[in-house]
Amino acid sequence: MSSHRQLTGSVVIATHNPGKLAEMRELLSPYGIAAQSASELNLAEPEETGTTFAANARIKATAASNATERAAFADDSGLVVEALAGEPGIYSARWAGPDKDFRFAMNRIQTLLVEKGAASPDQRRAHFIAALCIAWPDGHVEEFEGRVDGHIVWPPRGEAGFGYDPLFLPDGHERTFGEMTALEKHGLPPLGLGLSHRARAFVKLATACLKP
Ligand code: ITT
Repeated sequence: MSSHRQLTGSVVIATHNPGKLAEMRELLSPYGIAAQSASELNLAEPEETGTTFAANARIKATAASNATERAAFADDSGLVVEALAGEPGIYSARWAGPDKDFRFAMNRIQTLLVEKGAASPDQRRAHFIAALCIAWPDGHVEEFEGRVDGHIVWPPRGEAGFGYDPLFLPDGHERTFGEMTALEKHGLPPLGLGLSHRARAFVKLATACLKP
């Protein structure tokens, strides 16, 4: 018997990021869980004061669960560039500024890598991390993390996905996340590879907390 709490019925998806929301809905859809987003429910965005992805995911899930008295599902994620001492990391959204301009954020990463003389794929190693948290109104939380390794390419390639996707080439692949279909980037087996950080974290979550 699993000691993890099962998620049944419905959940609030505690994100205001439309790209993430689409992926989280797609990941949940085979499990028959009805999902409403924080934006649809007009929930306020809590301040992300944590120093780790997991801490920020928990802040978002707990805030949405407390506000709605329902189970809430949050993702905190970002791109960790090794040559930049892990930046932008938990500040990945903030690097795009108030206008959420990811061209600007991608340019900043490239500029900093050029300043460091990082030209080869080896010098441009990076990974995406996703921390997922489900929080219930009684304070119970379930937490899972996923990671995908690769490197930063320049110029950005592809229009699919969101955020830093056009910059990221996952190991073992020839197309960036920005050039992949949704199924390739985050589709789950047997149809997809479960490639992305979010898909990898979700597989752990589904194994623990969802019935097929
Ligand atoms: P919420 O907090 O409302 O969920 P956010 O965009 O502020 O939305 P984060 O604080 O977790 O979310 O920031 C994560 C940023 O990292 C996100 O804005 C993207 O730019 C980037 N990111 C995360 N996952 C990504 C992915 O799969 N592809 C591309 N970029 C991603």
